[in-house]
Amino acid sequence: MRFFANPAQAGHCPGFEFFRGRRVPCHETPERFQFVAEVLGSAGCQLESPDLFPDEALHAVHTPRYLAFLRGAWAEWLATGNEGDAFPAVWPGAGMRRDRLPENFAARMGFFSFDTGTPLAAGSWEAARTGADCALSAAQSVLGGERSAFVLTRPPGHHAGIETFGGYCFLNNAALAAQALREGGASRVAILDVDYHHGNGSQEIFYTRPDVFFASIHGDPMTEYPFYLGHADERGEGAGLGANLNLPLPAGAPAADWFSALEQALAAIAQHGADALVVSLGVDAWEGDPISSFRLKTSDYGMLGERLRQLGLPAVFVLEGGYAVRAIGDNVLSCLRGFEPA
Ligand code: SP5
Ligand code: ZN
Repeated sequence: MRFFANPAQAGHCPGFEFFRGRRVPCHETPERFQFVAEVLGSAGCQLESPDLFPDEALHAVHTPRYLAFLRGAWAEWLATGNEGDAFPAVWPGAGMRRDRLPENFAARMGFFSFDTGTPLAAGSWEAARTGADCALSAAQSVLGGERSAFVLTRPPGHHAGIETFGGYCFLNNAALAAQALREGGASRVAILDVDYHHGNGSQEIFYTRPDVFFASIHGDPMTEYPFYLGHADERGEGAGLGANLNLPLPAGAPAADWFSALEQALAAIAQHGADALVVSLGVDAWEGDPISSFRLKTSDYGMLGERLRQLGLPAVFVLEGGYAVRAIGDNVLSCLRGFEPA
């Protein structure tokens, strides 16, 4: 297994996020990366820097105008007289137009986002963009014959849509890996998203495509973030009908229910006939996570890894959420070791 670690992650270090109109400390911090890196390092894993890929490698997943916005957003935020972390404050709500991209910076920031929990700081673009390089490097190594690869990066990616940031995410690393696997020869790819929160961005990106199956186990959007996507009746559209599987569980669901949902997801993935697997490995379904309420134990992540190994597919694992900083590394290592024992 190879490990691609994002050397630019620490540059994404906003000071606070908004929660119900109040400033609260960020949950998604550079410390998260450090704890995972330490645990992997102590276990003897060699962390590598990514290869660099051109922006064109991102265009099948995100629009060029969205990428251009993100690239220039920090400078524009400063140029329009602001200081500190950049946040959106106005959005095109239901009934308003999305077919015109405004010129005004604040209006564009809202156009391309969906929450106030995702601050953009000085190094956010560089961190997200280098994370994309890590995801693409991992996909290339698996295409080159490696059984598996892990993408150690932040900010995470699975909430980022075709042209929206939110949920701490800017670029969809898992989607980029899946697309690269497709372009590199895998005729079908499956994404399994085990983060506590529904991977709305990944779902949106592949919703009309039959070649990338998306399955997600997550907190029921009736009560859990991101609320506006992730219901069981979202099954894909057009040619993609049947290639999307949402398995929402009530907040507080016990591990046994989580593993029943996993069996359903694995059966569907096997049925779809994928040649390669991408795992959106958020570890916020862990019992001690401060913003989530599933009950997985560290040993359960080992069982998850073992069950995934039994699919017999090469796999790219991508770090998503997980906010109990001291446990993230143990949970990630437990899963990766279950998949590929040292
Ligand atoms: C990748 C990922 O896991 N994104 C999750 C984004 C969740 N954003 C909403 C978080 C709400 C946090 N609640 C703070 C409670 C403070 N008392
Ligand atoms: Zn999450």
